Amino acid sequence: ALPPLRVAITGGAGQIAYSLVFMIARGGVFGDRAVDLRLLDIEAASDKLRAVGMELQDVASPFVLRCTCTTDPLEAFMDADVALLVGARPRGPGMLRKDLLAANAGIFKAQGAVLDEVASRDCKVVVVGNPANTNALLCMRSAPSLPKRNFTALTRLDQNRTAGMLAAKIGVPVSMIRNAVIWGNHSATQVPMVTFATVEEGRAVETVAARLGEGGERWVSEELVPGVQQRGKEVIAARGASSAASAASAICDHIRDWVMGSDGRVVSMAVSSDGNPFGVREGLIFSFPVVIEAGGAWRFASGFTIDEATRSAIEATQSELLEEREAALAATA
Ligand code: NAX
Repeated sequence: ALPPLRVAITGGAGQIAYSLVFMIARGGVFGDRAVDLRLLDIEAASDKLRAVGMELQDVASPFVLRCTCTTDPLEAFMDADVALLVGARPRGPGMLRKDLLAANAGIFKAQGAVLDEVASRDCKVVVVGNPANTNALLCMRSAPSLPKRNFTALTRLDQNRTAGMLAAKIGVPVSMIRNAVIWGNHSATQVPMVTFATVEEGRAVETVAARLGEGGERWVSEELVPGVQQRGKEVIAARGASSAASAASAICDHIRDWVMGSDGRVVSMAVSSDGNPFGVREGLIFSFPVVIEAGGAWRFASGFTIDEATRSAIEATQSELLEEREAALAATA
């Protein structure tokens, strides 16, 4: 059997981790491989973190070989094969967006430096804490000895939201929806694109456009796209707290496909834009359609030509990322 994977999860005492840790413990996310979990949080949350450790022990999972709860990033990231960076500074009352960006840039820059020093040389990093793309960029930039390709940010939740809304509208199981993808930033400027989306039933493949029929294009631009962009807010308004279980599930999808391959499917991940064939500026962490080989090597998906309307939306999300980058770099210089 393969040795256990060392998996670090930050924000271990937070609400996403409270779902994520137990989803991993059920097995399957890493095939039948066991995990050596390291849960990291800050001192102020250490009691709550300890409770997560107790509950995890009480799950008695055969997939969890060990679980360490710690407030020391060095201990959490030592030889880590996977780092799920969920913990972030939340927006406090009256806090400006720019101060939030600066606080998080500091956190992710520091964590990148620790990963650079002690993580496995092939550590796969998934940034979830917001602003996720820019945090991932700062993390990547302070870990120059790790491959750039190993730094990603989560946009799988946005992709899953898009597929879910399409499936509900068309009236098919969501598993039949393929090639619905997300471009750009994990923010309200993100660009959900269903131009190449299909409904696949066995060997029968139909375009989503054909299934939506007349008025479909209008529904996509007036309902679907803003619906996906605002879904997080809609959940907060109804629940009084932000999406947690769906986010945890999307993290499992993202890392499962990255470690085990996406089985020929196109999936959305925010990755380094260097060398992308879509005309997006280099030096960003940007969500693209990608395909992932079984060994974990991802490549940009082919066939996703960009029409004019999508191009201008992509330019807007790119501008936002360039601004975020500038502010984050200035704040941490
Ligand atoms: P919570 O506030 O419940 O938990 C965050 C945890 O992180 C807290 O326990 C906190 O103490 C810890 N933390 C803060 N600074 C830390 C540090 N330096 N090292 C380690 N731990 C630290 O938030 P939760 O609902 O779990 O969400 C976590 C993050 O995910 C937020 O930034 C949120 O905005 C972001 N999200 C990103 C999504 C995405 O698709 N990319 C979707 C879901 C979610 O909104």
